[in-house]
Amino acid sequence: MQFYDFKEIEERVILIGVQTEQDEDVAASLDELEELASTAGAVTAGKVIQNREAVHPGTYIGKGKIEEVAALLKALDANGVICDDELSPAQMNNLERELGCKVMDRTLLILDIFARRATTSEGKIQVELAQLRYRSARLVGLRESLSRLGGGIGTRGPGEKKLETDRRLIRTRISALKAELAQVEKHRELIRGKRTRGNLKTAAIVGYTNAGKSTLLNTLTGAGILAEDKLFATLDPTTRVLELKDGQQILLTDTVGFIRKLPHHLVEAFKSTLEEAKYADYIIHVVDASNPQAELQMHTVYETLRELGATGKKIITLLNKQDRVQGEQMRDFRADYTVKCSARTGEGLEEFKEVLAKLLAESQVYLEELYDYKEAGMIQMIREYGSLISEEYREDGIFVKARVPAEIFVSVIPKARK
Ligand SMILES: Nc1nc2c(ncn2[C@@H]2O[C@H](COP(=O)(O)OP(=O)(O)OP(=O)(O)O)[C@@H](O)[C@H]2O)c(=O)[nH]1
Ligand SMILES: [Mg+2]
Repeated sequence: MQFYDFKEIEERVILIGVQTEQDEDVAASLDELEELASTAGAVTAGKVIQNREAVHPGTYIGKGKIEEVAALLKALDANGVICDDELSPAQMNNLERELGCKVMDRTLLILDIFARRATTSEGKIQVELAQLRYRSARLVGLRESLSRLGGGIGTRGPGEKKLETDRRLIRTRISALKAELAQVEKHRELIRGKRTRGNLKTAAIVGYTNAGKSTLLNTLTGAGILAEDKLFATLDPTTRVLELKDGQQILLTDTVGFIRKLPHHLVEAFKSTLEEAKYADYIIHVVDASNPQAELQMHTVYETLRELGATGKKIITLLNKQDRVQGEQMRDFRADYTVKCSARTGEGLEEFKEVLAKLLAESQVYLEELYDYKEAGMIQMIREYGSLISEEYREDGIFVKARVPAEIFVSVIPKARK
């Protein structure tokens, strides 16, 4: 009797990395690649690191290493390889031919994970756009590689029923997607504009993937966002109001996580999402302080922020997951404020809110004034643009304590004082 298994064929892969610099931690990078692979549904059967001056321009790794990998594929019963860097079209074709198995790279993997995670129309358009741009340069090799298993990593995506392999069709689709995206972006700008008019300050929650950004927003505001022990659980930004003391409010936006070697095409396609950080007044940088790679992750985050042009803002770094940290503490010299916390247990979050309140207060002017009853309109304005701390109805008028943005200060000074 024969059993048929209709499940997708299990992808068993060998991960390949190239060590070019002494201090580069390729082993750790491959560990992360393994996590990415498992998120995408592939099982890591083995890992290979080659020490080279530079990546081999034609085949990524050298000839001897290719033979080693080919033998490993057999020995470990693996059916694919994933390289830790983005392969050029030529490298992909050549490796594919030499190894005779499915060849993937870090970028394809990340794109695949994004493709599964995208839920909103904006997210889906962005992912499809990034995938098509990546594929259009690699039609030949990819077609071979992806058809080998008839599915799996690299073949999933929001847009297609079947893998698009015609260059001309891809170009047409890319233009259509770009036009759609432009529409969505316009909408986002509109929303952004509304927020600024409401005069609330905004803070973007950024950080390495899985650092605890969504958990933070959930704990602070009950936002109800999916927070998972998975890479790239969040793709679409969510914004919530956080109430602080004295009626102060701030808008917090949870965003897509960063990762080292974030694919160029993704950054391009996800620009409007990633730019939340660029348009925010403050940056809240969440670090998984319990991760052995925390320092490097922090560095990656700052590099990415720089690429996005999100610089020159006050930064609050949260050294998160303190419930799992023992002993030696790390520091972030680039932050204006650093707070140790646990988004899960709530530890340290009061202190964090104090810092936010302080930052907001800095950008506002404190006033204590007596308004004539006829000047209730000014108090309305304070309510709208600033934060009203208290109002007291007296015989001679309304006594108000408040904080207002410097820009409107002159407009809300009572007549009696002018
Ligand atoms: N122990 C501990 N775990 C935490 C803490 N904060 C978050 N986590 C866990 O870390 C994992 C990732 O949390 P998320 O909030 O999804 O992380 P994220 O930064 O939004 O990740 P992406 O959206 O994937 O970029 C989840 O399993 C959380 O429960 C914390 O303070 N302590
Ligand atoms: Mg998240």
